[in-house]
Amino acid sequence: MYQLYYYPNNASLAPHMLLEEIGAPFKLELVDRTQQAHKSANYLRLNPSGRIPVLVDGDLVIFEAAAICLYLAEQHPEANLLPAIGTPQRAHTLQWLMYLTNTLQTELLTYFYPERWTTDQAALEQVRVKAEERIGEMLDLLGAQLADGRSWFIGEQYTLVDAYLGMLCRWTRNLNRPARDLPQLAPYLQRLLARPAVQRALKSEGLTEPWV
Ligand SMILES: N[C@@H](CCC(=O)N[C@@H](CS)C(=O)NCC(=O)O)C(=O)O
Repeated sequence: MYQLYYYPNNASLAPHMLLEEIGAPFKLELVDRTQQAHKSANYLRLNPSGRIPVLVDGDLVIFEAAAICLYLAEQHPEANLLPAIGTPQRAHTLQWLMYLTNTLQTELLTYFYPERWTTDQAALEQVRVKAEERIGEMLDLLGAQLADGRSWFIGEQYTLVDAYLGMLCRWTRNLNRPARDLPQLAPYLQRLLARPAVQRALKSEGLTEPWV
């Protein structure tokens, strides 16, 4: 049985949504960030970077949320979360997953933890303001991909990119210009939230509305 090391609303949420989507048995293992459990010796043995999430599948241990999403999708081709190898859809799925994990997610971390980017207390707010501006540009770019009326980010098929984007859009919910207020992202996020698997993941992490 899969074990997903998680903390509510952390980067574990996208893999969690996919596990619900797939329907394979899994167990959630809480990593209590309030107790610094992600920096404990036991956890560092699973993920030496001390970050959440980790997926354990028998003897296999994987960290990095995007890698976990890819692994789960590959293990369960019947769930159709990753288009076939060699197709343009596969290339675009990988393209957007990379964009999300190393561009938007990174910028969100700058916004939430500006103290990691400067030792100057007076500069904290400026770092945050610039990060928020850049997040806004990224959300606009993402929204523009949906302008042709497609149901999901890659096309008509729900993929792992949708779970990942949904997680990151949720993280913007308290920004001045959250994803849910953008014209193309708003209906897309409602479609995402209507999925029973997404609802199960959000609820079982104890998250409350508004979900995005
Ligand atoms: N690139 C990593 C980032 C994971 C990450 O930063 N997780 C956060 C929680 S959302 C964390 O564990 N932060 C603790 C820390 O940075 O010390 C991934 O996507 O898995």
